[in-house]
Amino acid sequence: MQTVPNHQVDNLQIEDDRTGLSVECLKRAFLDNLFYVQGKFPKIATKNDYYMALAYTVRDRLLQRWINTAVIYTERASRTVSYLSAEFLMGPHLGNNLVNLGIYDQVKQAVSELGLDLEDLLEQEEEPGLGNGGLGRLAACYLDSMATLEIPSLGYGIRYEFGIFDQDIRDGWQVEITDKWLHCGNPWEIARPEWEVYVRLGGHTEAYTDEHGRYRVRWIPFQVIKGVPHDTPILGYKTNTANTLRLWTAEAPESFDFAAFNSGDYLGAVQEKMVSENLSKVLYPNDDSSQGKRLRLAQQIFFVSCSLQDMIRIVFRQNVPLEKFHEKFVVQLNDTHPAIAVAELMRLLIDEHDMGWDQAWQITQKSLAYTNHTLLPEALERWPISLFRELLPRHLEIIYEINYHFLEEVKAKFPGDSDRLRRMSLIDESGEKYVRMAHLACVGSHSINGVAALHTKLLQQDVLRDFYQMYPEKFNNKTNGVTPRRFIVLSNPRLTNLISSKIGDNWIKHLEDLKHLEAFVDDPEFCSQWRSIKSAIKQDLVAYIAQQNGITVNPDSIFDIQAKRFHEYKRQHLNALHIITLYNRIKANPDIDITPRTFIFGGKAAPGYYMAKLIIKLLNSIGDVVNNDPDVRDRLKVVFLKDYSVKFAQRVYPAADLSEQISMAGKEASGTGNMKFALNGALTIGTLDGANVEIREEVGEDNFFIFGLTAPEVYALKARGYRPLDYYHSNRELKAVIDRIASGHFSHGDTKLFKPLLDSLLYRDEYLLFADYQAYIDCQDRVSQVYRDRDRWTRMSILNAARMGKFSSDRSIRDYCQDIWNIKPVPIELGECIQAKE
Ligand code: B1H
Repeated sequence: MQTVPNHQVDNLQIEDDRTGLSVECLKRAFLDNLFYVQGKFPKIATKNDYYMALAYTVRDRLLQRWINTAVIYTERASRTVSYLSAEFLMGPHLGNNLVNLGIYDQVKQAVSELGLDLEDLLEQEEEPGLGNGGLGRLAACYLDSMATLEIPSLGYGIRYEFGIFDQDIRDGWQVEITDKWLHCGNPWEIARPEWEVYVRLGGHTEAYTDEHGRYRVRWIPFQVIKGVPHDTPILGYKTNTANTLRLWTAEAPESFDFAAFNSGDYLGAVQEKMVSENLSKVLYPNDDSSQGKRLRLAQQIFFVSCSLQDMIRIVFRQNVPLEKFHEKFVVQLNDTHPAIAVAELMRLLIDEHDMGWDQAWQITQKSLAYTNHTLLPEALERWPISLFRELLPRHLEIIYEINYHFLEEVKAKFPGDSDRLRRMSLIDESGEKYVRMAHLACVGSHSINGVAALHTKLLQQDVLRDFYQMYPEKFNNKTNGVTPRRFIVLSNPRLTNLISSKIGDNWIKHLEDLKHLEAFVDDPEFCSQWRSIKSAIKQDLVAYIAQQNGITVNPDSIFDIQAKRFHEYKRQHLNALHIITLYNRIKANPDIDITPRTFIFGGKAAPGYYMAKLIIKLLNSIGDVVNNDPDVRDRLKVVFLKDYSVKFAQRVYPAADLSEQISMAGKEASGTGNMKFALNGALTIGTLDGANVEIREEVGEDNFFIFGLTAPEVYALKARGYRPLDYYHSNRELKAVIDRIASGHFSHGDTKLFKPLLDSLLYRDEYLLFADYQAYIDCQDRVSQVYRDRDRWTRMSILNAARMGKFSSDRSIRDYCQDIWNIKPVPIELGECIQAKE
């Protein structure tokens, strides 16, 4: 190691190498980690070795804050938020930690002095894709904001060995490939086997009378699984707070293996191990739908039970009496995936900690709060009673008892209303019996919130109307937000620098300050800088597309981007109808004056969702034809960017001119991509759905391209009887588009390929594409007009970014703290720190 200066092994030197932030220190630490952790030296190091060495160098600089934070929270027994989520879509850690530590520039210089490129090393990181889409990413944004706002919090979830699949595109079709994010090791986590816990599954229950003559229940499980926590530090932006994301892996308990092994059943023991480890093996890749799969229910009870037991351990360790569990912890349920917490907390308090029913119920309700994320009926989780009884016999008994007390309450409030009892029961008895998880969550929580104003209103009026009438005081709205640290500072440094050069950098923690940009909207110099930054970023994406897809894209065209999970309600195929409309216009009149556009798509379809996969195939097929048709003369390009991920999203949002948010009104609970695009100066074309409504309110209606039916109009049209064929027959352009697809023009003459999609549109059109078609096309024509006036477009772009302050996840978290959690910041002073050398 000739490049490393001679080490003085005194305390100062050691501490310096572990924590020092000067360029010299960082260089030394980096080479040190390369040698001692990776076992490499520069001559033979791979890019991944360098990435790992840098990750460890950065982690060392987090540890002081992490340990300090834990010590101070423990000493003060601070009230803590437990965010329970089956998904955390964290994205790459390295860049984010550099930004939050405030050492991005020093590290860039340090590695560059060693002949390396920081961007190159950042690219190396395999992101933990432990989520499907918006719901998992929201959890990650909230962890960032809680740490930034110095709110004591723990994120609890599952450490899936395989996260969301990697997407390849072959012959235009999506192909799923196993994600191997742990392949090269994970430098960001620390396993804490000393805090392992056990979770029971299956078996039966027995009633008995305890020594005080009380009725008690004993659960004799069929299987026991060990949960081992793996902790990742979550650093706030320029604070000393480093909270924890605690993810559980499932293992077979040794004692059980040995029992089988001793009796000679070696294979049985190994089998048991395999079955146990299956639990945290893979993330279910469905976004917005739920199939009643046994393993999924097992995953839910697994991480919920591990997490609640962990909280109880912390309560005891901090000498808080268990009766005050709800004062120490507030537990936020991220959708119904962790809703079994209602029954599990009851079980732990009553069966394991000898508490009476009424007190346990008080504590449970006071601790738990439920966030609903969807209005789609197919996404509301229900578990067959038979499955529940088989896997969670004790929980089923507890749920029956909760239901008994609850229905008594309903009867008292609404006497004689038996239909209401049937509708509200925790058990669906209309056919095969099911446990309704949303009902369980509503009954067991003190707060129920939606994720955008419209969504909350629709929950109250429709999906959860009975519960709203029963418990109006529980309902509240918490509009989603996104973290500006990852989604501008890290992903769009050029725009960040321009903004900060005008208004300082306060906006990074106080996003409302972006409004000061409005003062510059008439400054031609500023506008031209704004425009040239967008243009430079688009150039970068052009290069990426050329390399990835081999498609040449015009950087002056409108970058019209729809990036999100594929789902019929999100209507990527409505976008396709627009592309073909423009294509038809060109074919009919090759000299037509059209504003050039590049249509860019990214997103995954659930592997079992045939229609979503067919839409991906359609987009790729349109691209093949349009991109190569000489009549088009490069005025239209269609690009499908495969394997959309957080890393990838960070590249895409800053390059967008136009953000497509075109779901059928009343279906998208909030959306968060809509916020990330607008924050980066894209204009939105969108329906009045989810948070679009509030974005439009903030940026002003002149700066937002709105079209289509509103949610009440959607219901009214459906109630009247919707007939898509009528639109097909009466709209010449629409008919030509559908006929073009049906003719096999995009499928080498194959008229069958897209028939299922066309039939679903012509004869059902559940998501009203035909009803919204003309409004969408007219609106897109306006977009094309406005884009030609570059000054006007730039002005609108600036005003969009400047008025996005509301949509910081910091604002969301402040609202949760105030209205639901009753938690105040606990600042961490580094002065009180536990010295590394002690
Ligand atoms: C959202 C989900 C979801 N809502 C089931 N529901 C899942 C449901 O694995 N499953 O079974 C996974 C995910 N995801 C999204 O949440 C909404 O569709 C968005 O509109 C919203 O912005 C996001 C965050 O609130």
